[in-house]
Amino acid sequence: MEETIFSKIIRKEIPADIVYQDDLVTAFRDINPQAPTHILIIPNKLIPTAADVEVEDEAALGRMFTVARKIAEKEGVAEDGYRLLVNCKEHGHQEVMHLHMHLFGGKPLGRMLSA
Ligand code: DGP
Repeated sequence: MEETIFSKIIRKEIPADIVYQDDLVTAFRDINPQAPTHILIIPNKLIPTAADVEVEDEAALGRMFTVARKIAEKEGVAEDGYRLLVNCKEHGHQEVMHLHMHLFGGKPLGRMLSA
């Protein structure tokens, strides 16, 4: 499996607005925000897509949710609510093949799907 730009962000080889990092996950602001708060939470290990997760990844995947909760609180979006979204492969419109959870918040986000 090939590394993406997200591995370089994890290793701080290219700039990104990293809001959280630990031994399992990294979170940083999306370069093209779709909401007032738009943060990507990713496993440090390269898992290309949601279709590639294994039992051994459960600690990192669980950490992504607890980190999302903490970031939502810090960003001030926890009370009004927010959206966590994982796109998977072509029909899911996944562009970067390193599993990532989007955290959107800061405004009413509308229905889940536009079509
Ligand atoms: P997705 O369609 O789910 O694969 O979303 C990929 C997201 O990644 C998209 O919202 C833009 C963001 N993104 C792509 N390249 C970079 C980058 O180099 N830096 C940052 N911060 N975000 C990026």
